[in-house]
Amino acid sequence: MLIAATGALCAEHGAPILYRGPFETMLPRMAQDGFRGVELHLLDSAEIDRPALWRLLGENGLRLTSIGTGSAYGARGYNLVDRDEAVRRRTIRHLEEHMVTLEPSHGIVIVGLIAGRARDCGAPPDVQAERLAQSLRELDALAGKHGVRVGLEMMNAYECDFLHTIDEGAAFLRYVGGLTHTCLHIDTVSMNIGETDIGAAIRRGAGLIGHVHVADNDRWYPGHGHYDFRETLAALRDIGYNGALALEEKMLPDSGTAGRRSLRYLGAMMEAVGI
Ligand code: LER
Ligand code: MN
Repeated sequence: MLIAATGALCAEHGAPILYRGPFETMLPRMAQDGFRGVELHLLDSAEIDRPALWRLLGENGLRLTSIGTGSAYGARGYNLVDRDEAVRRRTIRHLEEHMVTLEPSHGIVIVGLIAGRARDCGAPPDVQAERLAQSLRELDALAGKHGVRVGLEMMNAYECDFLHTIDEGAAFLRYVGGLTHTCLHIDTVSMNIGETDIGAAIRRGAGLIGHVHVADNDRWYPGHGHYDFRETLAALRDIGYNGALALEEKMLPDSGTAGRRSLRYLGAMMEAVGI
C-alpha cells in the first residue's frame, strides 16, 4: 500500500488537502517529507502543464496515484446527473482530461462530489441513479481507452445524498453492470459516520475497493483522533488491497508536521498488522 499525500495548486485553508502550491515547490516538499505517492486535487487538467508535472513527479520519485475532482463541482457546477444534458457531457469531457493526466501512472480519477446530487438532477432518485449509471458507463469506456480507472467514492450523508456505504456502492455497481475500469473508493471519515461495522464492510467489498482516503475522525492526521486504523488496515490486508492510502486531511498544525506524523503512524500500524 502506497501512502499518498494530497496536494492542490490552491485550496481553502480548512480544506482537507495536505500540501498546496505550484508543482515545482510542492512536489519536492512532499518528497522531502518522505512521500512516494501523490493525489492531486485539480480544478482543470486542461489548464496545467502536463509535461512539466510528469517531469517533476519523476525527478521527485513520486507516483501520481489519483486525481480529486470535487473542486469543479463547487466552482463550475459540473456533475454527472445534471438535468441539463450539456452539463453532463461537459463533465465527462472534463473528467477525460484528468484521465490524460493520469495516463503515465495508470491512476484513478475520483468521482465523489462531482457525481452530483438530487438538486442537480431535479428528478426522482431512480432517474438520478440511471443518469449516474449512464455517465459511469461512458467514463468506464474512456478509462479503458486511457489505461486508467474511475474511483466511485462512498461519502457520508452530510456531503452527498446517494451511495453512502460500501454495500450500497457494491449494489450500485451491480445495477450499472459491465464496468471493467471502475472501482469503489472508500474514505475513513465517511466510513466512521456511515458504516455499522467498518472491518466487515471492507471485507464484503473485497475485489471492488480500489482507492482509500485516509484521515482521522476529526480530519486531522491519523493518530490525532480516535479512528481505529488497525481495524481498517487489517481488513484491507485481508482483502489483498494493494492500492493507495491517500491522506485527505487538514494541513494542521502545518503540512510537514501532519504529513510526517501520518507516515509514521500509518507505517507503525501497517507493521503491527503485518503489511
Ligand atoms: C471527497 O473526497 C470527500 O471525501 C468529501 O468529504 C469532500 O471533502
Ligand atoms: Mn474522500
